[in-house]
Amino acid sequence: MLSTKVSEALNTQIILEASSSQYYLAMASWAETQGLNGVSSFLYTHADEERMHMLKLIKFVNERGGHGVVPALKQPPTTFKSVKAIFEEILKHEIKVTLEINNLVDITLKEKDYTTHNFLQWYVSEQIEEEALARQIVDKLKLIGDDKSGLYFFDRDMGTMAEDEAGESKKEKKGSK
Ligand code: OFO
Repeated sequence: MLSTKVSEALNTQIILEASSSQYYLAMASWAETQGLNGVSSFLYTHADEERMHMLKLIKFVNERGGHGVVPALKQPPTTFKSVKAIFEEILKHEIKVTLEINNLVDITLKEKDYTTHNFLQWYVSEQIEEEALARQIVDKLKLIGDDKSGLYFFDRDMGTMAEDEAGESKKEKKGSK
């Protein structure tokens, strides 16, 4: 059984994961309107992953006798300055998510809730990957600068990365059945 404190903290995290999904979805849609199909595929996949993070939390809270609340969400931005600005924003956002996950882990320790602590380790590892990936992409975009052909190849690579990620998450879903 979850304590009120842990249950509330997990529900706050549900809001954050849902907002991440919505935010990345808005970025994906904008990128698609700019003809950046690779970037948009990557972001659509990323938005789906965030939704999966939210779902995983909802199911866990419910399994532990709490109630995973599906939150209302704020309208995300509709336009973005550039692809670089998007990925810088993602990196900033993921750093914030990591801090929140760490906070959550801290609460479970204080509450002596070792089951939730164990469950959260998946998120701890996931954040290492997400931050590293965002950082890597921002570095690439810094190298490209204003080079249009560089951006063309970047977009193509992002499309390939999106296909690989989609394949990976299919495998993950199969494995968790
Ligand atoms: Fe859910 O990891 Fe990003 O936000």
